[in-house]
Amino acid sequence: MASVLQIGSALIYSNALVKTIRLRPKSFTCTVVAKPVPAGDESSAVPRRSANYPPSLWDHHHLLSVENIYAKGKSVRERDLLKEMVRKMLVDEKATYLDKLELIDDLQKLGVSYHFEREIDNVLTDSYQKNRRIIRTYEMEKDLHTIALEFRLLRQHGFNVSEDVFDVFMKKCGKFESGDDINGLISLYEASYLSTKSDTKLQKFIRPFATQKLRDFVETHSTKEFGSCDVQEIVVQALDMPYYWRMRRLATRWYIHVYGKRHNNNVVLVEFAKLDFNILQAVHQEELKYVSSWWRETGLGNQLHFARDRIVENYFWTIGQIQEPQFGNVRRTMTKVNALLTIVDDIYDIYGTLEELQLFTVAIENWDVNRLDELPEYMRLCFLVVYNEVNSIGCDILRNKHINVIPFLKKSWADVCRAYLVEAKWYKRGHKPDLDEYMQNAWISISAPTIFVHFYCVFSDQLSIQVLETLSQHQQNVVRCSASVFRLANDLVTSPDELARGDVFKSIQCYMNETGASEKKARSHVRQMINDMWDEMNYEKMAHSTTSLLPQNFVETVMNLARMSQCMYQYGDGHGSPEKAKIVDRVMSLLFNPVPLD
Ligand code: 0FV
Ligand code: MN
Ligand code: MN
Ligand code: MN
Ligand code: MN
Repeated sequence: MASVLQIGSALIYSNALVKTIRLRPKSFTCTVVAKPVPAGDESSAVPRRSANYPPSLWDHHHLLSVENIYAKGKSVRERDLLKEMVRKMLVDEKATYLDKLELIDDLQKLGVSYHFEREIDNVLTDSYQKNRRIIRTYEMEKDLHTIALEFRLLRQHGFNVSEDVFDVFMKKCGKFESGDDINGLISLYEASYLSTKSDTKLQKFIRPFATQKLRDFVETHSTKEFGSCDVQEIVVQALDMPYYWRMRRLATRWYIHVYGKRHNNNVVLVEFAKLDFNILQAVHQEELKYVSSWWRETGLGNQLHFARDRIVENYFWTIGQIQEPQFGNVRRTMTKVNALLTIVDDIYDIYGTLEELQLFTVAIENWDVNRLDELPEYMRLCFLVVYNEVNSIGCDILRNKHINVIPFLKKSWADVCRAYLVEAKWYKRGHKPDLDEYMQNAWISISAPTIFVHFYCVFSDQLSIQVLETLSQHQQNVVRCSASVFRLANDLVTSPDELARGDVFKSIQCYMNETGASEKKARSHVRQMINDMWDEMNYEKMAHSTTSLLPQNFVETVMNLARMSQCMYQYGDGHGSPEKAKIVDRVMSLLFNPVPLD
């Protein structure tokens, strides 16, 4: 069996792997409503809900037997040789300005820019300073593609360039002119997603214009007409979701494929990106083996039959937040936090009675292991694992960073449990909040603020008490916005099932109830809220160097959670029903199937 699982460079292996890894069935299925497997001292007479979540698709023993040829030193040595060749391109004096911008864009999209952060920063800082000095006429000489690409790259790196750079393309009558420059239009469309709440043209005017132009392009150029050309594929992909919103690693997997097909591609760059992708995949696989073993040892997946058993998906979320090889410890720790949050959320939303949930909330608030026996039996193991894991994270941080963060960690658990409890009470009492009241609780009950307190503690080398306090007091706007995107994206796909099995009104229903709007209108309102949250995050990011305490790289991981939620919930509930929501294919392509080398 192991030989089948050996991952070679050929894609042929992948199908065998899918079948072997996705081994079913488990010994149980959760299909019974109001008739749970008795668990200890809970009364079997109590009617309980069920979410009918499918069992895990991934087999632990098969996961452990995955071997990867890219884990060997030879691949790393080859990759490092290519890396130095790429570095030379970045500092090449003969390259034009546009060449450099396009190279930076390619490096980012190919997922390898983390090797050249200093060089990239130098090019962009230089460009920003020049831009501030230039006079308007110089702007006229650049084409739409160059201006839009430069604008996006600079804003992505936190430089505050004005949206007015696009004014030269506006006619006097206020209409935008672009001709049929498809590359320029794609770049303009992508740039328009870097809008902030203080921009007036990008979201309201430029984005709809570019979107419509790209739609027209897709309609008038059938794939056949374009033959092997990639432009059609790129436009379709961009319209599906802009690059800026995409989960980074998935965008990389796709771009390696597209860039590799391009006729004028750089062969060194392609080989470098492929090798680096596969090497990093091997690193991720080892981490996945570790968290899968940890999960089995906790016993939670087996004992809490009503809850989601999702260790692979919980790990997958962390790749979306931070993918670079040196952050394995962050990913391992955050996978545990995600897994525990998922289980506790299910206790509150599905299985627990209000009285039991009140007991659990008090136990977490008091952080008192001596009162374990006051909890119903099915809650005890869960409480104890949360208590032990969180203390153990605190212990590691005390040892390595000499700060006691346990008060912050446990407060974040008390906060999320209280928010879960508020929803349970609203449901029980039939309270239907308006959208505002709902969101004030729901951006916390989606668990993101808890995630970020833990994330910051593990991720940051130099912990700031001031940052911890603002995170803990829910005062970081960028966290609130990212959490809101997570909440709204989740509601768009999970609320029909949640309401059907019995749950509080979610954002869509709150808005419908409050305004009398149709479901269609409510959904489009929620999507507009997601757009506005992005504008606010972009604003925060650019105000960063002067107004915020948060390190820039931490802000990026905060925004990555918004990206990851848009990925997990793009086609359905990727966390609850990963197969139906096409997440299994995404997991396979990032965690198990290597990119074929030429
Ligand atoms: C979302 O599911 C979910 F799984 C959460 C909030 C917990 C874990 C978070 C990560 C793995 C990142 P669900 O739709 O049940 O969430 P709500 O809040 O709607 O109950
Ligand atoms: Mn839930
Ligand atoms: Mn919930
Ligand atoms: Mn939900
Ligand atoms: Mn900031």
